[in-house]
Formats: sequence, C-alpha cells, structure tokens
Amino acid sequence: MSTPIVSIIMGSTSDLPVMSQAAEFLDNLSIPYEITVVSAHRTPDRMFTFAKEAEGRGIKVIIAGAGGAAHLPGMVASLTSLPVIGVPIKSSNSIDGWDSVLSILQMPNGIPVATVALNAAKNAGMLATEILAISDQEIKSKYKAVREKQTQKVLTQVETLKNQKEI
Ligand code: RP5
Repeated sequence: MSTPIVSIIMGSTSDLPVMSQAAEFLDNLSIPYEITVVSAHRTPDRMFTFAKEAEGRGIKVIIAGAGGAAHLPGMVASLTSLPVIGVPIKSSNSIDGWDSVLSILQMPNGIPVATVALNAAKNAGMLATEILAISDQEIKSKYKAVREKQTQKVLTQVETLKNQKEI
C-alpha cells in the first residue's frame, strides 16, 4: 500500500456517506489517501496532532468535511500550510446546510480554505487531484482523461436527444 498523499477527514462518521464520494474519486485514479474522523470540538487534541503532523507524513492536500458550526476545515488550515479543501455538509443538526456553508466559506483573511458546494465531496476530490497534478504528470494525464470522458458523455446525451426528437 502506497503512502497516502491526500488526507480525507470529517467531524463524524455521519459525514461518511458524503465524504466517501471524495474517496471514490481518488480510488478511481489510484491516488493514495487516508480517511478518518477528526472532530474539532470533540477531539481537539487529535485535531492539533493531525494537522501538525500531516505534512511530515507526506500528505500534500487535506480534504475536511463537517456539518453544523463547521470549524474543522478552518482550524486545521490554521495549523498547517498544506492546502485545505472544505466540504460543507448538510448534517442532521444543520439549519438547511447554510450554517456549514458559511462556517467554511467565510474564513477571514489570513487562513484560506478552498470551499466546495454543499455536500460536493466529489468536487473536493477533483480539486485535490488538480493540485497534485501541478507536479505529477501521471496524475495530470489521468485527470484529463476523466474530464474528457465526462465531456463526451454530455455530447452523447446531446446526440441522443437530437435523434429522439427526429423520431
Ligand atoms: C459535526 O456535527 C459533524 O461534522 C457532523 O456533520 C455533525 C453531526 O455529528 P454527529 O452528531 O452525527 O456525530 O461535528
């Protein structure tokens, strides 16, 4: 098993159905990752140790998902200079997801968190891949192939609809 270069963390296992979409994307491109639970308010010491040690363990990008008053991505970002991608999650304790979106999106200047759309963990996996692709040609060509495939899928839909209309 290769050393993970992406770390996917989340505040609770209740976030896993969403966050596993990031893992699935990385799996498809054979990008080594780790996935675990780190809670900013329930396990602050674990969060601190995780963020301080991530770079030294070879992690290049962190994807952090949380719901409610979602401080995990911002707090982790404050403890490392690795890029942090935040995934706002519409959790059971959420006010329609806005609490999480605003908590992650509205980071004050000085500590950036790249925020994807609500529950958009796949996009977090894609953005992490784009960051890695800057310095890895193999990842870049695999990523370009994925993008090309989804373009072709839409063009096929266009043709299918056009043909149906002609029937
Ligand atoms: C946050 O609270 C977690 O990220 C999760 O989205 C939410 C609810 O957590 P559980 O009560 O389901 O453990 O910390």
